[in-house]
Amino acid sequence: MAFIDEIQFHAKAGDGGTGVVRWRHEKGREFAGAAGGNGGPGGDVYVRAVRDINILARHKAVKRFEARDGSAGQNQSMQGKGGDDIYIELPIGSVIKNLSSGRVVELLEDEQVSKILHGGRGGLGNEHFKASTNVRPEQSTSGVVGEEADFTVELNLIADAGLIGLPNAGKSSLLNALTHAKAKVGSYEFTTLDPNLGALPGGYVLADIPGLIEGASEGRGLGHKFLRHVKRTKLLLHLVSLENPISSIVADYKIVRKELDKFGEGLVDKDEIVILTKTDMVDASTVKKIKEKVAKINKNIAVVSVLDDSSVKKLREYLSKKLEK
Ligand SMILES: Nc1nc2c(ncn2[C@@H]2O[C@H](COP(=O)(O)OP(=O)(O)O)[C@@H](O)[C@H]2O)c(=O)[nH]1
Ligand SMILES: [Mg+2]
Repeated sequence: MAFIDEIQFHAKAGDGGTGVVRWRHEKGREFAGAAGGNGGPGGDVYVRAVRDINILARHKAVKRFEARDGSAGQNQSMQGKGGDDIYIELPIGSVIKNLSSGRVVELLEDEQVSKILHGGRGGLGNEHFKASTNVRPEQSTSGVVGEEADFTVELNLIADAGLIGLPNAGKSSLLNALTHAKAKVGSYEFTTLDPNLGALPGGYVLADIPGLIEGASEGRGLGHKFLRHVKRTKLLLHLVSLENPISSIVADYKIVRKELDKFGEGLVDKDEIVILTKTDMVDASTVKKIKEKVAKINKNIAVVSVLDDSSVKKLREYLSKKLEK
């Protein structure tokens, strides 16, 4: 299933219930007094943030969300029942735009709730119109129509960490190994055309972002659309493959740093952990040598091979700890 980061929908708040004309019936007096209740208010439409990056895909088929209408007023001056509100669940990081009013709401935190459409007020029953000059009011009003609009939702995914590196560095493989993601893996370049996402224990989102480096060589046209997924990432995981000749490892690292700089948006200033990948392809003394070389540039280094479960487990724990801070 492709990752969905944009949807559109139509939503409508409930209409207010109508106010009614009713009379109190007392013994011996047919129309003892006005007793028509007001209509109940229509339900409101809310959005609510959830920690679930796949929920937009599930909403994709739903074109319309509707809150319930209020009920009509009742006799004995009773107000009609209010219509139930609805809550549309959207992933944290959703930007919701009302296309009629232009109003924008952003969901930044888990469980955050925001009202996007107001239900209509209930109409007035005849009891409301009772006055010394109007003792037998025949008036009532109908309820106000609930607000209605088209919306777009764009996900500015708040990934906690972004995986970056040259093509073939092992980003998608590592994402799959660390999380339950199912990113495509290939030994050819540019396998990743959608952002792949996975969650570490605790719900920290890792994003394997295409276009950041893989598309960076001008003209691939992926750059900015996907870049928005890492704008707010706290941490970059910079993967460098040990498959390449030792002599080129630092150079590989620097190519990516330069691309980050070119992209701007503060990416070079983010915290970075260098992850040396595919350690199974070289011997232990080589790993040590490369670690020392890289440590002169960045002291936060981890090593991993997706073929070695214990190295994956160690890395997972290390990253969870880093992200908790
Ligand atoms: N031997 C070995 N191969 C790996 C490892 N990680 C990834 N690969 C292989 O390297 C190639 C590129 O991996 P991929 O995850 O698609 O890299 P990406 O382009 O950075 O996403 C694939 O053929 C993977 O099977 C590893 O730890 N050890
Ligand atoms: Mg990939």
